[in-house]
Amino acid sequence: MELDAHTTEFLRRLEESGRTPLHESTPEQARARNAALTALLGEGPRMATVRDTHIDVQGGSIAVRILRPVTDPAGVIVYYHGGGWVIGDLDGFDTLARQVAARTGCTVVLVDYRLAPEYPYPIPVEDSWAALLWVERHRDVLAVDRAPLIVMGDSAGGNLAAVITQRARDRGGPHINHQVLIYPITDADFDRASYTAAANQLMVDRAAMAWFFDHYTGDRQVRVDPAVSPLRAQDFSGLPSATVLLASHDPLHDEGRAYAAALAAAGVAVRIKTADGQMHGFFHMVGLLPGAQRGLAFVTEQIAGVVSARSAVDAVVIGAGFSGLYMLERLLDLGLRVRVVESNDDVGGTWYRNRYPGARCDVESVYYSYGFDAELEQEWTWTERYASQPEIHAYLRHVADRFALRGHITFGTTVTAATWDEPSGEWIVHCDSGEVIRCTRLISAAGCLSAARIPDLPGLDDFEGDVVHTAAWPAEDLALSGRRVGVIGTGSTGIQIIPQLAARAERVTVFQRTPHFSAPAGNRPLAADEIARVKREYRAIRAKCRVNPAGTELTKSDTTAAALSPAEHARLLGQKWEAGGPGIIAVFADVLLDRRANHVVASYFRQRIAETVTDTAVAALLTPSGYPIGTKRICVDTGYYETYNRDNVELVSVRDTPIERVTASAVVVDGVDYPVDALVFATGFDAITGPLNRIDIRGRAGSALRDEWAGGPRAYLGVGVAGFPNFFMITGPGSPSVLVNMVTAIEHHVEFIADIVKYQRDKGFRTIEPTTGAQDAWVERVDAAANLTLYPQAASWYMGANIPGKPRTFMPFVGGMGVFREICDGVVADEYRGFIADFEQPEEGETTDATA
Ligand code: N01
Repeated sequence: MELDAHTTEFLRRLEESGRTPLHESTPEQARARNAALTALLGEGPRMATVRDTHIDVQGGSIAVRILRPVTDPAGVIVYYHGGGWVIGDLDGFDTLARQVAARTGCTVVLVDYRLAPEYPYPIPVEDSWAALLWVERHRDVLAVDRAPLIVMGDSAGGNLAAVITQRARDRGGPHINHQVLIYPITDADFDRASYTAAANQLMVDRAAMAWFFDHYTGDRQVRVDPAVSPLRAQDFSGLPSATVLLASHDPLHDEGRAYAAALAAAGVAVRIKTADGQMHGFFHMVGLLPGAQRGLAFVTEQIAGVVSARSAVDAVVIGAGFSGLYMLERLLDLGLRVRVVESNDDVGGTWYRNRYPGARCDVESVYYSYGFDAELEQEWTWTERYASQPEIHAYLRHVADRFALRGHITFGTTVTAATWDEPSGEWIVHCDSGEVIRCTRLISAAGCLSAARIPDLPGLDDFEGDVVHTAAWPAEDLALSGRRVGVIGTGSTGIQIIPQLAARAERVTVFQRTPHFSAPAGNRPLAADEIARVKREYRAIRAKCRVNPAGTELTKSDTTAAALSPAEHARLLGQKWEAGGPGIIAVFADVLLDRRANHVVASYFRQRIAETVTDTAVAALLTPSGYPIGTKRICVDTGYYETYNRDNVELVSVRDTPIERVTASAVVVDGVDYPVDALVFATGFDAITGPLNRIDIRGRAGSALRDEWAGGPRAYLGVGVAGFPNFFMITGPGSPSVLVNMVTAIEHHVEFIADIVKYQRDKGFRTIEPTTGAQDAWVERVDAAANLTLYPQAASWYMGANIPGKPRTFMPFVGGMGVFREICDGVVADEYRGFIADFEQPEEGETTDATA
């Protein structure tokens, strides 16, 4: 692995500035140079309070800096800075300490132990120990009464952290919950391979290390004492769990690895990572070297895992799909303590569960991906125009790892209920695991299409074969070879899976209630030059996605069908059909507004079906009628209609004669038995409101969201509900959500929520929620906008029509992404017009970001 390009550039500039090697400098010169570096590090995140104080140590006093995060501290981290025991001070590590505090929600106590050569070994060790004892004695003042205690340090500070941790074990306390060692000095052996490797002689080289040791302790006998070389300890058992972060280009790499191995061999839980392409010292250069941010993310994720055992947090996010992951990242950035609760055992949400054969997105991959991080979009390369489920899932896994999010997620756990507790101003969240979590904010990232539904068919329980919903596809796949498979449902999912099943199963019987309109997907591999173009222009592309109606780069036609001749209609439709994808529905400006324009497009589709399907009776059954095209979501396919030309595929219409019942081995329609070995339900979802109604959410005065929504969902901007304080939904009812590129919609809502949370915190508002008036007006507007279109004319899942008993109301906002964003921006500009907030009293004596 090459040295990181940013580091190379940093070192080049350092060389240019004509620096003297460390080992040819005096300690004073080295310290002065270090102060100059500190000036480049920038400011860290805002803290609730920053306080310097002095503590007594043997023969004098030392300073400690207490950095308290903006949330109630979840733990306390005693941080020993690096600098070879010779250099380093509080200011030099202030930025890093703030980052650690913000990302972990822990108070950080930075220790200014006295430095060698003026104060050689054992003084730094004794000062460090005194600081630890001071923290333990002052837990109440630090507001970390029973919170976890973590020791952390880098380089010589890592050495001190390791030494102190061993001493705490040997002396029976204080009880340390976790140790974090960043490229620690663990041994005075200068001859390990990583010490002598030429590639590692960078900012800190072998000569510099010898110089540090000479100042710390000239006595070679002392150097092998475990209090100087903790790797030489006889016993590593009984030490707290450890996080070890090393750098690939570091003389100290091998001894750090050896220390981690010694801990692990003694049964200590160790998470170790080597930061590729990084040099010794990279970690504290946050703001200067991007690698430091990644190292920080890894370390803080581990710490968050240690402190998350506590049950009270600032926010619970339900779901770890596209929306939950980004919400988590934004809230962590704000310094909040967050728990994400996810039913599945991995991230991905919809893109984890819908792993049926042929599952693929119908929005182009370069749009259907996060735009919030310019580096992320450069490092990830999509392989196809439309990404497959495995690729999208891999992408989301990458995002979770890259931003170190997993440590904040509780997997395999479902939120069953959440109740607003007025006296404490908290949500009490109940999980199916029995755990109860208290939090000040509850955020649903439960998705729009996650409540899968299997219709209540008589006799289904008697069926002896496999029963599978496409949104709960077995991880080990479904055995298909040599089997007769029945498929119920011919929406987007059915249309994707049926050709795949037909290719693998002996026989496929499709039970179709409503034929859908489907256009060819036109999927293909992405060429290298296309990828290069996209990567070059990604920022501009994302900017367009944010304001265009569909949340992609593509704009709608501004020509109505009426303005064009039939020949023009045919030409444009032919072009769109050949190009592939759902964009054909926007071929004219008025397809979803004008019946005649709609008819032109629908007729074109019908003609293409008639041309493709050889059996005219089957073609007739597959031809949609009775609802305008596009009012049920347009489908895209790869060889769907052609599949009905195969001998092993049979189409059974259940429109006029619904499925009578299921027997042990067959589906019965109109008195005829259709034998099947497996039944695949592609029967869709209780969309948009279903995922929320499955949870018993109770707001003020115990009112249930389900009851509030009994006549149809009522929400303001799809994000909040009157009477449900500090409750937010990502892409809830009344937002563009499923009508646009979901990822654009998600990013917008996540950012809106993060901003409102920040606003609330900055203003000291205890609660915030929509007013009933603003909510009523918005619901009316969503309804009125839908009624201007043809959408309400279909019995679609947008209308709730697929769920027996569900109120019929058009749930998404039809105005498009750009218009919705403008409306939301206006709400923010008017200081959150339509929201009502409630003050909280600041704690007495609390100061803001005061450095005393
Ligand atoms: O679900 P659906 P889906 N007897 O509700 C039928 C997204 N998505 O999973 O139309 C017989 O559309 C039902 O019939 P009918 C996309 O947003 C995207 O396919 O109600 N049939 C219908 O045919 C999509 O719109 C992608 O009369 C019964 C089918 O089941 C959304 O997810 C891929 C029945 C359900 O179709 C949902 O799509 C997949 C019964 N009792 C999904 N009950 C892409 O990105 C229901 N049906 C490409």
